[in-house]
Amino acid sequence: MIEGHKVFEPGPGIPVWDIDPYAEEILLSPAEYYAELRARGPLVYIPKWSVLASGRYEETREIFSDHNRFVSSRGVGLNDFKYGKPWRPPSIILEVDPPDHTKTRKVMARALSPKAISGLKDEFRQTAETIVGQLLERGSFEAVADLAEAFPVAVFPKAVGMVDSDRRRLVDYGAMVFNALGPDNKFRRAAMAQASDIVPWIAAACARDRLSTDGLGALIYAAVDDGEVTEEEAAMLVRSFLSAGVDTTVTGIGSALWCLASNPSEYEKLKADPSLARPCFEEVLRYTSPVHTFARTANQNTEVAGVAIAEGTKILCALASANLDPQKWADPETFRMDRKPVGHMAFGAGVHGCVGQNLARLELEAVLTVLAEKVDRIEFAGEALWRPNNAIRALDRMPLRFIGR
Ligand code: HEM
Ligand code: OVM
Repeated sequence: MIEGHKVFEPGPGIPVWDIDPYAEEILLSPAEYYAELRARGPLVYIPKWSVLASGRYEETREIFSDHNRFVSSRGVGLNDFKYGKPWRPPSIILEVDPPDHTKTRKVMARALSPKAISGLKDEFRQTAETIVGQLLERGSFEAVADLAEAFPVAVFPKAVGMVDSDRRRLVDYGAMVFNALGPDNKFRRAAMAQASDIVPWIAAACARDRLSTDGLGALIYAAVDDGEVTEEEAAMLVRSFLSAGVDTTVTGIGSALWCLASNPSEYEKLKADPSLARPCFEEVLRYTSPVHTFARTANQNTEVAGVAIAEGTKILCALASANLDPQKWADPETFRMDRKPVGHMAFGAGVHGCVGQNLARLELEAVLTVLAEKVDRIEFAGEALWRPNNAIRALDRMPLRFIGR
């Protein structure tokens, strides 16, 4: 057994590729890995971790869309929960299959529905104005800490109704959850070193009496009163908010700024028409795919693209590669504000497709609209550096300069 999943011989016709997708240089700069993954075949066997990898759009979508053959209940990372113990009690929405999934998904979808979150719009907008206004006064600043992190940690814990928030622990918990989806490498170990401090803090923060009565957390606990979930399940669903709701949007904002600073003529289009904020974010998602890889496990012998897949096979689905597949996207390496990339995989697909996507869009809409209205130019003021993570591709540091309009 490697890393707690079944070792198997690849079926006939599957190309074998001696590579480590979790090597630092690939996590930092994955474009060549994705291109070669797509070129080698629809499914490629990676002996290093005894897994298949899918990097083309069509097959990645097929695998993600079929929760019956490709389950989440054995974990959506490299480790198969059937053979290795998960590092924390599994998520009761992400890491379960229907019918278990259906019940918890309904409760979460209600709490994150357009109607439930519509009241957050003005607050998001005002917070974006305050933060961007302060940064304009400073001129140059470190955009990861001072904008990409500052905005979500100002609005999200409040939206959930957390009575006391802790910026560092929230951001580092997300990094832990996403690094945990990879192998026991240096990134996972460095993140896990903080578990004894952060995990109990997160668990305590999910309790009913630590949440206001008017936030998204309270909407989850209201489902306890309706008999839909137990109190323990409600706490686990609030944990899902804190697992998935911070680092993803931090990364989305950082990557949006990186796209706009790198493509000034595209930024001109956003300034000319701030209502492009939403389509702009969709293209940021396609182009940068904050969540670069999630896995599935085949729970039966099956096939994809005519390739046999044995029961127990882990398949790494490179969402970021699917989003750059030239068979699906014209000029995939070009960032185009007006592309409207319907069908991108950055929020996944199928029954597990991101339940927080409306909230993520509302956050990014606020930030991008305020930028378009107030900032004339976004320039690099130093080198942008990426922070390697086994499942998320995020900036580590990005010195920027804002010139007001
Ligand atoms: C699921 C990405 C923001 C909560 C997912 C999945 C992806 C994703 C790819 C699919 C997982 C799978 O199929 O295995 C993103 C990105 C975001 C974002 C790129 C921001 C740019 C959020 C936010 C929240 C959230 C803000 C919470 C408020 C969730 C939850 C799931 C999920 C709970 C599990 C849904 C299920 O299994 O049914 N997200 N997400 N996400 N996301 Fe997001
Ligand atoms: C969760 C969760 C949901 C989506 C993403 C995620 C890996 C975690 O329910 O804990 O991060």
